[in-house]
Amino acid sequence: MGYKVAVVGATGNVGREMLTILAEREFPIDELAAVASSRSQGTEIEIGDTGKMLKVQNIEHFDFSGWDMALFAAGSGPTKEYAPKAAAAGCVVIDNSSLYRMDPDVPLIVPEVNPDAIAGYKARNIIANPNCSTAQMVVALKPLHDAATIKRVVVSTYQSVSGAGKGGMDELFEQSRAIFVGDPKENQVFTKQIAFNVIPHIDVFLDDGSTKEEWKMVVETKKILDPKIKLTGTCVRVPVFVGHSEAIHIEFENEISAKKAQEILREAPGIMLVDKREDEGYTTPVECVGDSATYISRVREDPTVDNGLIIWCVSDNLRKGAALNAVQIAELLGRKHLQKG
Ligand code: 11C
Repeated sequence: MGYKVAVVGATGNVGREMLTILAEREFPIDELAAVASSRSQGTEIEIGDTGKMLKVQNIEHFDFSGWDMALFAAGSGPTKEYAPKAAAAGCVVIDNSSLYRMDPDVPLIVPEVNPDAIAGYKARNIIANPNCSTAQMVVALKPLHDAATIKRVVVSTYQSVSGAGKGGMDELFEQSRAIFVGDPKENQVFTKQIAFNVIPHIDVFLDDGSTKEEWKMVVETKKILDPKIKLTGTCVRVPVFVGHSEAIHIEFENEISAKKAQEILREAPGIMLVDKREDEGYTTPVECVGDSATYISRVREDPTVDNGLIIWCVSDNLRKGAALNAVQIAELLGRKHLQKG
């Protein structure tokens, strides 16, 4: 016996990936609904590459009563309107937007890091999925924190355009082509030219000069992993289609060697260590597309601080950063709280 699962925002980058991953991981499903805005109503969408098609249903008329779980990848606006309705109808919402992440009554879950916190979902029937750049980073930090207690993290991100949706991917493609043919186009999605460039600006600016993306990495890490960890960072958009990369500088309370860290990371859940200290002995974003792991490379000691390490962390942002983590939350919810059969 399986679940009745709705994917809301099914036609977007993350929604499509959710359908793919539900099929790939053989999530036990009795009935699956693809739900989206009225614009997509009636269009057909394939479940991954199974050849099975789903007719997209209009969110405005969708009745969540009797549905076990709804995976939302619809953005904060539609989530604000429809997630409370779904939750009130008894359907547990697993939301990929930033809307509920910092709500004290909503657990923010990365299954490899804080699975027990999921019990808190009962307060509102809502579980939040973290920002993509946070998700892959906390998967990497957790086993190291357990081993030597992290005091401070400085992170620089190199984030792909798919984090900004399909429009971001289209802009990189069109702009690259336009520059090659000598007919440059105006930016629409990004604030500056993204083709052949990097932009140190993701999400809106805050009063202290940081951006909301940088703020999310701070507060989400504290909520998921440990409120005592100090974190600062610079988030940068790069002309890569899929896959976020991060250079993470970590200071620990206790001594930890690079060799010990490699041993720990090699065994840690969700992590693939690729660290050969030679040409090609590390991972780049194009190699991790479509893969579920968080890849760690370049593990080395930082001689400029006490007990410091530096790591390079790469993951498919549409997977671990979004759709995969949401499906893993659904699996955890099923195992711990909504058993069937
Ligand atoms: C980006 N991290 O790469 C963002 C996308 O809070 O879920 C995800 C935004 C969020 O642009």
